[in-house]
Amino acid sequence: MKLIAKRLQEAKHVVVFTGAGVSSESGIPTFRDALTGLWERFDPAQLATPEAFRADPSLCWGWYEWRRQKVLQAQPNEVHLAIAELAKHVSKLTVVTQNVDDLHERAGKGVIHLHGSLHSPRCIDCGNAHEAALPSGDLSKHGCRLEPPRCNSCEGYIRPGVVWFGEMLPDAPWTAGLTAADSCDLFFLIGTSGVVYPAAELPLRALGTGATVVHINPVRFEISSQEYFLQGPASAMQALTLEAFGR
Ligand code: BV8
Ligand code: ZN
Repeated sequence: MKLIAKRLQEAKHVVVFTGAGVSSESGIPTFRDALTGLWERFDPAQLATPEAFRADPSLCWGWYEWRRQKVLQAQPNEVHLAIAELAKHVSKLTVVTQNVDDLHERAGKGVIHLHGSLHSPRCIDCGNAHEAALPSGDLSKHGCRLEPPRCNSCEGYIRPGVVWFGEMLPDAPWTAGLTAADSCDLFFLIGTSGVVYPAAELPLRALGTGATVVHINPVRFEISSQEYFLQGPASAMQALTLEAFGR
């Protein structure tokens, strides 16, 4: 911990790369937490696909609206706040997230969203952005089927503004993520199972350019023998920030 705190004090460009584990401390289930209710028979990776939406738009849209409601009801947690605090102490901080919630932003730090956002639904046909008002009532009872809204200009279905499996990542965020990984000297990998590509390439890119990679996860697994592994919850980031900057 002391060594890493020292690296944090000396770093010129820090990248923090986050996954669902960071939002789990705000009560948002991680991507691979078992689904319940209506969706319990699905693996999330099956539902997060264009095929699932085409096959059953209401089942898919209902899942995303349930997730969007949970995010709106959640608050950024100590980890989001500690990461935002870091920006005041290091010369350059880039936060790249795989998460589709806005908890980093609400903690006060702009982020690069590799996999899009629950808050940017758009028309599946013409791409028009859509302001979707959340349905009233508690969507979290055993899940819900919700007919997706229709596009105001072409009547096409509105889809979630996320990147589904089998879809390309949007160019600009992906390029920005690669540039950050290639130009940083300290890279934190926090709360991700590291199985989804190409996002999972980022820490390896950082290692390749000689950066120090610090991996924080309660479950022990290595992405490389050269990483520093801190076994524990994402809240270790607070202790590190405190150790390095006394706040
Ligand atoms: C692509 C948005 C090029 C949606 C997500 C066949 C055809 C096409 C592509 C593929 C294919 N086979 C494989 C691929 C590649 C595929 C892929 O990687 N599949 C995996 C499953 C093998 N990737 C893609 O399809 C990508 N596109 O490759 O395009 C292409 C195109 C066409 C044809 C060929 C190639 C697009 C991937 C984007 C998918 N969208 N999200 C949505 O959210 O609904 S990804 C989804 O999983 C999540 O959003 C998240 O981003 C991602 C990873 O999840 P994690 O964040 O890691 O969360 P997870 O639950 O897994 O783990 C949580 C971790 O937290 C755990 O380690 C746990 O221990 C830890 N934890 C728990 N508590 C805490 C904690 N950590 C800290 N503190 C705690 N308290
Ligand atoms: Zn449209």
